[in-house]
Amino acid sequence: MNEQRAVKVSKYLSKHLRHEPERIGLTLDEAGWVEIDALPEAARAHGFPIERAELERVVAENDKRRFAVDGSRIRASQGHSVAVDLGLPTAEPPAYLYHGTVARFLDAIRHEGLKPMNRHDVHLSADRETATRVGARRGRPVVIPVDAGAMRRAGHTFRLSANGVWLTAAVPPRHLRFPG
Ligand code: HQG
Repeated sequence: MNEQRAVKVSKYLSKHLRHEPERIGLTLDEAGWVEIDALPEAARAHGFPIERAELERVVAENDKRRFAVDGSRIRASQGHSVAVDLGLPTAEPPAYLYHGTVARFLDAIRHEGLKPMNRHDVHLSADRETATRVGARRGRPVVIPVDAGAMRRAGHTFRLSANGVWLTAAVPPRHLRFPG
């Protein structure tokens, strides 16, 4: 499987394990899991044949470890828009986390803070490099440090996804540390 195909399969899985399972007749359980065996069948029946071996390679080699396997089941590790409870325990974040975005959102972010938009949570990175990559998906990246220590003291909670993304419900403007 070449890289282009791997990205296509990964995007297809993200779409149906995070956002629109019903589009291919899948039902996620309350924690987002579905039987791995159901996937190639569902995909084929809806015009996107995937070999079981391709599926396994994408899960194992995905650049961001987007998918988790538990026994016979698979789920997306984060990024859902459908209602799922991933059951992640709360975790103590480092003093600072980082959010990658682009200049056109900054006015709104200064006023409203960070909001989850279409996802369940605001996604934060443990390091600037990762946040830079997240922002760069949309244009020239801008990285905003988040005072996670101050948020914890103010009672906010954080969870850490299986693939290392820090999740929190929202970040009020006062906890954003805009450079300059
Ligand atoms: C912005 C990818 C206006 C926010 C990445 C972002 C990540 C606001 C966009 C993961 C705002 C939401 C998540 C406000 C936030 N006003 N804009 N108040 N608050 N925003 O894609 O963090 O490939 O939902 O800055 O690597 O970009 O999917 O979030 O630009 O880990 O596995 O609204 O998605 O991973 O966009 O990315 P997203 P994100 P995957």
